[in-house]
Amino acid sequence: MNTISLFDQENFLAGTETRLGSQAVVLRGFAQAYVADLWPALQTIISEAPFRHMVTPGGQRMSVPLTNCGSLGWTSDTRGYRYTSNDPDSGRPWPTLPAPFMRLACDAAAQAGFAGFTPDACLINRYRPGTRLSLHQDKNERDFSFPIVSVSLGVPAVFLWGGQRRGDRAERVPLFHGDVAVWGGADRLRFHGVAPIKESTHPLLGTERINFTFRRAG
Ligand code: MD3
Ligand code: FE
Repeated sequence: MNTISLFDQENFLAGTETRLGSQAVVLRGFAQAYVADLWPALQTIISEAPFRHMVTPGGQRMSVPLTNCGSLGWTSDTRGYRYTSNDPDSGRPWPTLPAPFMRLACDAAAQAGFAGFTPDACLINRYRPGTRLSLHQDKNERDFSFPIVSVSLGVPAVFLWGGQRRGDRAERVPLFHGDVAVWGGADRLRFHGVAPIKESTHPLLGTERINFTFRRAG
């Protein structure tokens, strides 16, 4: 056991801001007040569009299963990465972006200086101990002038915050339950990833971490 428990770290930071770049910030604990409304809406989404492992264009099964809500959903298969209106597994449109999801994304963007952000896509990633997301850029969106809002729930993760080039040294930034990160402008195309998740337990999510990534994709 750590000297300072995860619970203490999460609550010690709540209400503070961690600046990662000129236009990238982590709003610590910002989502905590929204969780009671997000949670039931998330259960509805995953009953309609369950988490699934997609395949990269190179044919590798992704270790992090995902789903989406919103009018566009991020999709990957051997034909490439793209946004689609329909869930490729069911053929139906992705579940609608629930009002509390939209509220959280708009409020966090405004707090970070991006007033008027209206996402049309929310990618939902599920991490279990040992899973990771290797360094990449988010560049499947039409217009990079919109920010991205990322919400962390459950067990902590070490976020890898790289530079404009793949080889640039990455900073390691811990993300806790309720943290919301907002990235835009000059920081929008920074390389980033998630280090392998360590085994720990969260009261609401058990050993899992769930991340919402809100984007304007279309
Ligand atoms: C920094 N997801 O799905 S979100 C992804 O925790 C993704 O699931 C991670 O990266 C996760 O593409 C990290 C944080 C994030 C999202 C977009 C960014 C960081 C970013 C865009 C530019 C710079
Ligand atoms: Fe990403």
